[in-house]
Formats: sequence, structure tokens, C-alpha cells
Amino acid sequence: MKFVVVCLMFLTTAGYTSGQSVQGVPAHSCLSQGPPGIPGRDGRDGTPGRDCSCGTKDAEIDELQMKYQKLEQRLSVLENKNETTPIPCTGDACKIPSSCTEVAERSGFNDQSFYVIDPDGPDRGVLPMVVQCDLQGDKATTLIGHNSETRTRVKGFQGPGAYSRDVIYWNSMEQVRAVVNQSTLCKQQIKYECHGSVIWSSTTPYAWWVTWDGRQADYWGGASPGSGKCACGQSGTCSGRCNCGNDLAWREDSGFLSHKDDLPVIQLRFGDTDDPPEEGYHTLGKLICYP
Ligand SMILES: [Ca+2]
Ligand SMILES: [Ca+2]
Repeated sequence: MKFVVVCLMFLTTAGYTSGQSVQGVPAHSCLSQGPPGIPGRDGRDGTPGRDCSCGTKDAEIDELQMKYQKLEQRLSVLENKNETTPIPCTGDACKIPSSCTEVAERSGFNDQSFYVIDPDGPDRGVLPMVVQCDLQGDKATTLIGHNSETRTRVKGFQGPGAYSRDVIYWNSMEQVRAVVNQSTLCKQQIKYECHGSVIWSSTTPYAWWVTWDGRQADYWGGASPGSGKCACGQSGTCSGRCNCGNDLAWREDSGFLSHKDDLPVIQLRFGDTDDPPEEGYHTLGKLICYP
């Protein structure tokens, strides 16, 4: 089992620079202790010295099992996306396109088909990845989906952030961040429909999202980083920080997150849904990036 897990990890998450063979992995390889999918925690980021600490064998196995479960979830999402569209080419033009802009230039697409791109170029960095390409005006946008796009009910979780939903993308976080880094703008819509379930209670956050590198975000869609508010709170169109409050009416806070340093969302957290009338629904859009 462990051999299979190690194989899967290298096949699906490693880039070219770290894509050594399984036989090349030291017997006591130091495993990452940080959040999964985060680059630079495993000694491969060029930082001198060890940037992770080795735990016990049990801890290593637990971590491998967690990564294996996440890979299985990604695989199940990807299995529905394996119909990619080939791009006509001759000679040097046959190399994998680096972006949806290049796909558009070469294929003249006008739909939301799936294509294989390699954002940081061939034979280096991340491995080629499946994305959805779309045209918005004259811009070719890149869409990356995940396992949490469906409207999902939250019920029975009381404490701040007691409900937790991990967001698993079609691609590894290194690949997603490579697309973010090559883009001028990325955005992702986040929505919470609420019934007596708060996002903030006074100064205490009950609902939040987690940035790509594991930080608890302090703003909701349509508001600015550091604001501690939703869009309506920032624009002054609601009385508090957000529409979602303790009155028993259906309300909604939604908007686009567009701070590139924070995207994509890797976890959704909610609470205040334990009393009988309290409940909510979360919806998270695909990551959309512009050239
Ligand atoms: Ca590459
Ligand atoms: Ca409440």
C-alpha cells in the first residue's frame, strides 16, 4: 500500500524538477509536516537546510493516508473531466499550450471545452494539467473546478467554524498556483445563504474560508482583505458586517474573492446552525483566471 501511495504522490503532484523515480526516494525520506499541496515544505524549494521535521513512522503513515484520500477525491473529480479537446498543430506548434490564450490563438475555440495546458512551460515546473477554457469578450479565461461547487446544506454545527469542508481541485495546488501566477487577475465567487446563522457575531467570526496557503481569511466575497466584513458591510448597505445575522429570515452574503495572493479557497468553515431554526447553504464557484 505504501509503495502505491508514494507512486501516486509522485505521479500526480510532483513537477519535473522533483520528479525523481520512486527508486530515488531515500528510505527515510523526510515527509512534509505542513498543509498538503503547499510548495516549499519538503526541502525542494531551494531553501538551505531542512524545512520540515520528521515525525514518527505512525505520523508519516497517517499523513500519507490523508494525502492518499485527497488524491482519490481529486481523481474521482478528474475522471469526469477526461474528455479533453485536441488542438490541431504541425511541427513545433505541437507543444502543449501554456495558457488558454494560446489555446484560443491556435484552435479558435468559443466554448467551455477542456484542454491540457502547461502554465510554466514544457519539461520544467509543474506537470501539464486539465483546465476549462472560456472566452469572455476578447479574453481567454481559465476555469479550474473542484468538489464543492454544488449548493450544500450546513446544519447541526454550533461553534465558530465547527463545520468544515475541504475544497479539492482538479489539479494539485502547485499547478493551480502556477495558473494564478501567470494571470493578471483571478476571482472566485463565494456564497452563504443563511437562516439565523451568522457569519460574524459581534467581533467573533463564525464562518470563514481558508486561503491556498492555510490562512484564515478575514473578509467575505466582495469585501477587501483585512476588512472583517462582507460586501454589504463594506459598502454600508447593511446594518452590521454582513447580511447573515440572527434574525430568522433567509438572507445571503455573496461576492467575488479577487485577491490573488489568497486564492484559491481550500476550505470552508461555518457554525451557528445547531438550534432548530438555524441552517445555511454554501456555494463556491470555479476559480476563474484572466490573462
Ligand atoms: Ca511545466
Ligand atoms: Ca443564530
